[in-house]
Amino acid sequence: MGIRELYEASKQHALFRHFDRLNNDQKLEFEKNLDEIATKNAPETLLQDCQKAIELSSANSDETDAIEPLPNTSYGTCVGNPELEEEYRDLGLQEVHNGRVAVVLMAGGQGTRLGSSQPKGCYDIGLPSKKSLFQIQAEKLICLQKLAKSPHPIPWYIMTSKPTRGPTEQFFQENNYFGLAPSQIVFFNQGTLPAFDLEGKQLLLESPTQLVESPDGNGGLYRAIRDNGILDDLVARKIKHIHMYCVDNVLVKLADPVFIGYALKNGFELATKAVPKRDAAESVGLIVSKNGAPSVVEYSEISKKMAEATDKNGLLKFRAANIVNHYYSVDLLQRELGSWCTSMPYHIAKKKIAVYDNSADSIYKPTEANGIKLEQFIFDVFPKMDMNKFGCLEVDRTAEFSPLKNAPGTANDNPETSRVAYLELGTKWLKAAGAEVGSKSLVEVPGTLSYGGESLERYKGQAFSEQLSILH
Ligand code: UD2
Repeated sequence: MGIRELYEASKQHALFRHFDRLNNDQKLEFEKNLDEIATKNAPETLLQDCQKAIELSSANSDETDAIEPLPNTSYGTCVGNPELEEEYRDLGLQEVHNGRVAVVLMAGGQGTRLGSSQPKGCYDIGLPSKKSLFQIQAEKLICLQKLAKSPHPIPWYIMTSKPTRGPTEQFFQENNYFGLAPSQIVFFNQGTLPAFDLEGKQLLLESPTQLVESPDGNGGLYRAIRDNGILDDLVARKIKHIHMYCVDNVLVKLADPVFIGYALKNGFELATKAVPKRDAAESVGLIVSKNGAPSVVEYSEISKKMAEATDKNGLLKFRAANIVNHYYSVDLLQRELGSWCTSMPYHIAKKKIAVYDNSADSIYKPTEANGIKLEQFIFDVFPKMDMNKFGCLEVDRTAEFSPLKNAPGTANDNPETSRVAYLELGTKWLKAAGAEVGSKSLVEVPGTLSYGGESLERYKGQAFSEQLSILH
């Protein structure tokens, strides 16, 4: 069966309305694109997956499933418990020192809501230093390597999507990898999936010779780890612990030794960090127990009833907010990665998709959602875990979570809130170390000087009275 017949067997005749108008080179280019896509996912399977995703999005899971907050055996915190935090930190630092820890960054998102054409990690949130998110994160690794007195550079695996790969690599090269060794940084691409019309019946054309394709969601990470040999590389480097995180959190603690120690001490093979949900409407997934297994209910799929449910103390009943900050043991990945890659569900996102209209022979740019993009969610493997091998560590939001999601001037989770959160945290650290910081002063504390507020004793008694300054 030829490639055209394969697609027409899945009722995709409309893709070929313009085929006879193409010249031979264009016909070959189009058939090559169709073949590449079909090789990864047969058209019939893609269309079935899309229908399943549409059904999943409308099924209100919280009506039928037993959904409860996580049990105490899988939920912990060090907030207000410095002894426990130090115990975990020492355990984790030892693992970093021994070269057993790697970091995986999800940086494939296209930052549409932010309104930036660059990859989010390149974004300058307006700090006095003008540092990008990538630089802020790189400096955390530099500082942690020093703290752990580690002879082993911490490997940093950076997952990009097709659109973010080039600009991301170029940004690192232009900035000399922010002082890291290029050999400790590994870029790899996530996969893509075609897009569909709103009914999920018709694949969409981006041009006369290309279907619309988009990144397959942060859950595409598992296939990307498998298909790019990342798991083999982790094993070859004798890595035992992986910290996976989201590029847009300006406060993220890369390879956080407290988190590593928490998982190690408790025997958790998969762990996640959570912060108390800001309010019922916050756009975060909720980490719950669903039919006795760990699970995350995404903000785009939660019912109002569940989001607003309160407990006997009047607090939100479901308030463990997912912050895309996960821990995996490499042993777990070695055992489960293969099955994860073939069994995760797809979710739909209704989007405005520029399409090639092959009847009018022109590009159509919609003003409202005209299509469906499929994506996988990284946390959809949680339900496959035994609850006793899963842990959720609640952390202090002001110290660990301020996501950059929205454009300047919006209500929250924007460059301004990220900048203020970063400056306020550093200033808090300085004050706690005994510096005399003016009540209207904010000081940027570079990640190279302090990972989590430590090593600032030398500023005790030093006055900081400027409105805005950078610590040197
Ligand atoms: C994510 C979480 C949500 C909550 C929120 C808080 C998921 C599925 N949802 O929602 O529960 O924690 O963040 O900030 O995790 N990414 C890729 N490839 C893709 C799509 C996304 O690498 O194809 C990365 C993206 O670069 C970012 C992270 O995944 O680092 C989160 O992606 P997002 O910003 O699209 O997720 P969001 O805000 O909808």
